[in-house]
Amino acid sequence: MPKTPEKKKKAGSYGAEQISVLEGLEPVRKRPGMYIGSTGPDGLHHLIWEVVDNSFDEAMAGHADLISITLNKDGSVSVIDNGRGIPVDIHKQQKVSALELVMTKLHAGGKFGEADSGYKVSGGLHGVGVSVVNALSEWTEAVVERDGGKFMQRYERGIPKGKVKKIGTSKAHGTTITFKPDPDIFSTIVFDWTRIVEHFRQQCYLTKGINLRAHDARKSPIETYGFYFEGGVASYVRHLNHTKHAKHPNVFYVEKQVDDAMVEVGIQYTDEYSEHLYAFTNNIYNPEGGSHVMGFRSALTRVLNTYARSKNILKEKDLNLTGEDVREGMTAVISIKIPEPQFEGQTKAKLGNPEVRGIVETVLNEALATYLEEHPRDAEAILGKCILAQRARAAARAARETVLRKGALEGFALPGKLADCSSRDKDNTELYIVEGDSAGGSAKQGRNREFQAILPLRGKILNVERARLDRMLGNNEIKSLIIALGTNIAEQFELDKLRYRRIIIMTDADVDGSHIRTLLLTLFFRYFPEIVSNGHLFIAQPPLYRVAKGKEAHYAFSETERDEIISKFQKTADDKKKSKTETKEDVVEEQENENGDDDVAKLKGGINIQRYKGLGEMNPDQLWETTMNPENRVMKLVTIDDAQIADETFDTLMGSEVAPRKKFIQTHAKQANLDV
Ligand code: 0RA
Repeated sequence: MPKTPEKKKKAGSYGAEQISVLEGLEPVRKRPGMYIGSTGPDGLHHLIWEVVDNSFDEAMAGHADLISITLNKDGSVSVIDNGRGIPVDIHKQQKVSALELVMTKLHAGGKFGEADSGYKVSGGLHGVGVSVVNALSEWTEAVVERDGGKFMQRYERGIPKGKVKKIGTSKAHGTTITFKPDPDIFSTIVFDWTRIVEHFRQQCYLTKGINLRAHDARKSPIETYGFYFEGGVASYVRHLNHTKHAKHPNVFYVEKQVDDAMVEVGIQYTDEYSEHLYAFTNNIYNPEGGSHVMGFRSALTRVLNTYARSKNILKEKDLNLTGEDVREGMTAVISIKIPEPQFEGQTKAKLGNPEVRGIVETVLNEALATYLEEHPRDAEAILGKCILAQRARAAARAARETVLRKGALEGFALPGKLADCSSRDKDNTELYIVEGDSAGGSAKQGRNREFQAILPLRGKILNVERARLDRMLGNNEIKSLIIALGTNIAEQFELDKLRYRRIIIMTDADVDGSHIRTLLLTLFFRYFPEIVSNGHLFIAQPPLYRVAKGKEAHYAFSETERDEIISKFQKTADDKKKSKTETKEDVVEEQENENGDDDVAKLKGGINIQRYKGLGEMNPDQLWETTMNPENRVMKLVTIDDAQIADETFDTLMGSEVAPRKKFIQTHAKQANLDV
């Protein structure tokens, strides 16, 4: 959205004269994408943001505190504010009402760079103006209350239908814009309520004291959301942390005006390892940060170190806390409002203005130091967290240096519990990772020791999601696995050193087994992705049932397969007897009645069904025959996608966010078994 720089004006009062006129709306209808990004759902919603931005500007300039948005039944949207109202007096040169200019001319409206017009910290910076919305609407109606009167003008596809009319008197002031998106322009004109509510929730956190209501009048009864956040970004930080465990009760908060710039910062630490930092300029999110984030970072590191030294939390011999140390587990929101932001990149991802760095740094230096002095318990919790991070990082470094030093893991003897194979032909050998010692025993006896190696893992291996490399390497199960693989890990990883052609995960077909499988998949996905992407990782598929009659036995890998085998047995029995017996349904039902939770069921006609709950229940021969013998076995090749899905499942189940976990458990409650 190109914007022409405009002359600064000395205006005291603000009327039609201050509105500079650029051009008509034809280009907007010709190339809508240039102005609102797209004509899909994003562009459609942009219309609302655009109109509401103008109301937010009024609020930020201190003239409005109430905004209401209504999705009307007829597909139109009404945006109402109690600001000053768009001026309606007649522009001397243009000889039309200022309202008409604002609504029908591109860039009309003296909102940009007006250092002393009352729009000092105006947003409106992403605003291409309400005229663009007008151009792209089937119809628009603007109603203005100001100067004791109520005025209105209607437009169709951006063209005024008559002049601005006075339709009554009013003691109030404010603007109401109602528009119906043009179906000739947009691929869809249906608004997404959830998206709208979430957008405004965020905008309201960034504009404290504003009272915003959103109504969905397409529904009956009408659905309404109200947002009012007195705490500004402090409320935002609290909201971001509400699913996490906060380390201290009081959110740090500062709001300060320095020259033309308004700085607002909120900080609270949680017990997480990652950093959550959200930076905004004039309510626009800057995912890549910029000068405000740089100022924030240097102040944070400096103030925390100074405080820790002064309170002897960091002793003379101790190293300073690094930027990483002080940001671990931190949730922070930085919101700045400046008259002329310069962004880098088309999407305003990064703030450029160099002067902002010093401003944010100065504001935070002072306010954070004061906060720490005034909240010693919070300070203690924060510094405790930072020092823990520092120590863990030092330990991780030491672990890397000793354990990962070139060759360190290679020099280790193969773990004692690994039953290695005799062949050293890397193109044919296999490593079975088996859950538990009893299954490990069966596998060791059943395998072909020429080319199959068995590594039993005891219990649940470490939760790799939360663990750092140093702790992982301290875990014996994982160390054994890495040594058995032969590849080393992290910077020292070498795929060529892999000691086996196939790595096969063999776990029980129950919930625990699937959990361990998920853990292992996560470990491979995070630390050995090349093993996965090069097609070396497999999941063994042990049978779930053994169905036998007399000397004949078959294995079933699913319930359907089991029932098919039963039917076959019965059919041959029927054929022999030449008489009719039970139907398949009868058989299965009977099995369930008789069987309950037991492992063995005997059906009429001498059919035996054994259900395998664990690998350990199979004797070595059966395990070989069904699961390990390359001639018969079925294995699943693990792809990076599978591993990633496991990883995400894992995050949801193990990460510390409570809400997503609850949701996952609720939505998947019926599938107790994780299918990964
Ligand atoms: C131009 C000048 C003035 C206010 C506005 C536009 C204005 C635009 C919109 C759009 C939605 N709500 C709005 N509220 C105000 C300044 C008017 C003055 O100085 O009185």
